[in-house]
Amino acid sequence: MRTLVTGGAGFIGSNYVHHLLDRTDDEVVTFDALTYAGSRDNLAGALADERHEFVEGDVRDEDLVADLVADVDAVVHFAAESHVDRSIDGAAPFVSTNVDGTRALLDAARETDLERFLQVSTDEVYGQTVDGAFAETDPLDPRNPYAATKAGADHLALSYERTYGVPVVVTRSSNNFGPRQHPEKLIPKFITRAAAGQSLPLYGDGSNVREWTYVADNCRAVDLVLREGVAGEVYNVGSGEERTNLEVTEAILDAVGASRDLVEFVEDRPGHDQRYALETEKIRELGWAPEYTFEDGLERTVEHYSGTR
Ligand code: NAD
Ligand code: TDX
Repeated sequence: MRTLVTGGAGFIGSNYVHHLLDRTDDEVVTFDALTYAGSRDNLAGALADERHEFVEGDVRDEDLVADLVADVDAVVHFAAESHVDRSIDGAAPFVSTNVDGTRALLDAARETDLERFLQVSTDEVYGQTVDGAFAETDPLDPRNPYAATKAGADHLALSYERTYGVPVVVTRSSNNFGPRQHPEKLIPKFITRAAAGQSLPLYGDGSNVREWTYVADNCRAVDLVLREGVAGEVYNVGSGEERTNLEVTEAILDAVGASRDLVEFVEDRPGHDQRYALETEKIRELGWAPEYTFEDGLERTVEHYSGTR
């Protein structure tokens, strides 16, 4: 199979490109605009692989996208503006890349006999929940601009399956963590700041809950859905490893060997979702289960950021 990986120079995308090259015989075309969040360094080792090609470009460039999509069997679409705080500062690039960029890829897919279009999405599209967990059939209720654009992209992708027969599958995963995540995100931000003896700005009272999935586990889930998922279906991906942000922060401080005094409670994120949680029976029936506990994943992540892995 020849697979186009959009956003493959970012955090999850680069982990997925390495997964494809290390664990499959696939040919891989990585397509990425190299925004502040993407880097060729994330593809170290992959760039020299003869089964891999890197194309620098924007998913909103319709002519380039049409050429690239026509030349592959599958598209795995990670490219997105991904940081909630930035979307609160200004939603325009989120609407443009996440919604219209996805539309451009889907229109290109309409013109081909693509075998698969995998839309990579997030638990945030369901909105927050105090108890219980979201199933794939639950209505979407995004509560921040980033999540709203991801929900729009999901709806568009699924509508192209129903309207034009584009073979779309969607994965919605919980928070990922692991190597090569941008240090704007909670875990790498707090690891690098704690290691430097800097304060850790915890939003609100630190009681917000996220479900943490190690990135390698999500990459295996994406790959399974790509190959075994049913067109038109959505698959949640979550480890079940729920932690409050304060628990995550204390685990990081312990792993780095830094003082708890570095915790600084700061003004809350506007519209801060209290808790996300997913039901994952559907992907587990396909044969997926997480391999990493939160603690195992955190140990590997701390090693990555301290240069020992
Ligand atoms: P990231 O910000 O680390 O990487 C995004 C990549 O997309 C970057 O390499 C960037 O250069 C590229 N990109 C941005 N705009 C582009 C454009 N217009 N054209 C081409 N490339 C462009 O993001 P991530 O955390 O790796 O997330 C990847 C995907 O997974 C996103 O779709 C995100 O919504 C989804 N997701 C992320 C998480 C998470 O916890 N990180 C959880 C669930 C879902
Ligand atoms: O400095 C911080 N202090 C803090 O308390 C940062 C950056 C975050 N937080 C809190 C906010 C969240 O409750 O930590 C939690 C995690 O924050 P982020 O790392 O920004 O992730 P989140 O907002 O949960 O979104 C992430 O998971 C879902 C990804 O960025 C999204 O792309 C993904 O869809």
